[in-house]
Amino acid sequence: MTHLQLCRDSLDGLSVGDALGAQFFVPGTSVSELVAGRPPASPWPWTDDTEMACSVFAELRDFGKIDQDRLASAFAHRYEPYRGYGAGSVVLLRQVRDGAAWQQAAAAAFDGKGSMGNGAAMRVAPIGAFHAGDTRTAALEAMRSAEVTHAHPEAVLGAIAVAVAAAEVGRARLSGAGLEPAQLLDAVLDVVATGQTGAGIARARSLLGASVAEASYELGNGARPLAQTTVPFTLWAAATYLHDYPRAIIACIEAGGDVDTTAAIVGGIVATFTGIGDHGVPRAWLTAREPLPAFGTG
Ligand code: AR6
Ligand code: MG
Repeated sequence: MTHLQLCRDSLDGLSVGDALGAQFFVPGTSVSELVAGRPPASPWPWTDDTEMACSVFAELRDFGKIDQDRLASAFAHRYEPYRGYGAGSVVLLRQVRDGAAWQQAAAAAFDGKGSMGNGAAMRVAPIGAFHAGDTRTAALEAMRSAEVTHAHPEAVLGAIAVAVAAAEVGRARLSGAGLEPAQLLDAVLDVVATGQTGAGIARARSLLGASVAEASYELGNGARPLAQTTVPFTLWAAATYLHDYPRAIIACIEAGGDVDTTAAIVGGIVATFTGIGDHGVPRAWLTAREPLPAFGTG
């Protein structure tokens, strides 16, 4: 098992979560049908979460690290407007595509506060998988990947938290050692303890053992698609259902809110641990997901 294979598993988990989650915005799609083993009819188109994650993956596959200028350019040139991007991201990616410096575009967003959207967290799990077992590098590379679009500290903290979680579950997979839910959240809290995002993750730890309904009510489900109202619940769900990819995704669907993105984050972390098949990403779900773009394969 190489680090690039872990990264690929993470991308598969992320993109299947994104594409299946997005199906639940189609009227008539039923979670009880999914639980009964009858998923929605394929194909399941992926959204912006996957498009951006594929660019992140391609950086790691081809160069082994995040170069901010190259990543910003890749995001901007591969951006397909109908993939459901956040409003701030639409503006920023167009500006960068038209020649603006990403540093200025990201800093100017939202009246100079920078975006605190969950978009930096939604695409980052493959970075943690690639740096499995190396918390420091996972955190630094996550920060670099976030900054090219999201200048607000909450968005950067959210991305770091998700990448550290993926690096930690990747470490457990490689070593074969067990990983309790509280251990995983403690490892994240060692790195991200500040801001609303850090406070939310601490609250998530105190809610281990609660129901999906209670955890998502207390932590947020991304209905406001911000890092601090998305990442704490996703870490709760990934920690709680680390050994069961389908159950982890179903928890995101049951929680409602920004389902494609919560399922992308959770899927990217959990699949780093489970891989494909067995209790991992079901092969039938992989087949149902729209094929990844060519730049995100290989
Ligand atoms: N102040 C107020 N609202 C904000 C701020 C801020 N500083 N930053 C973000 N928002 P955006 P993303 C709100 O547009 O992070 C897609 O559906 C604002 O309402 O920067 O890439 C994906 O699938 C803004 O539109 O894009 C994800 O679900 C929103 O947060 C999500 O969007 C998202 O921030 C990712 O969005
Ligand atoms: Mg999306």
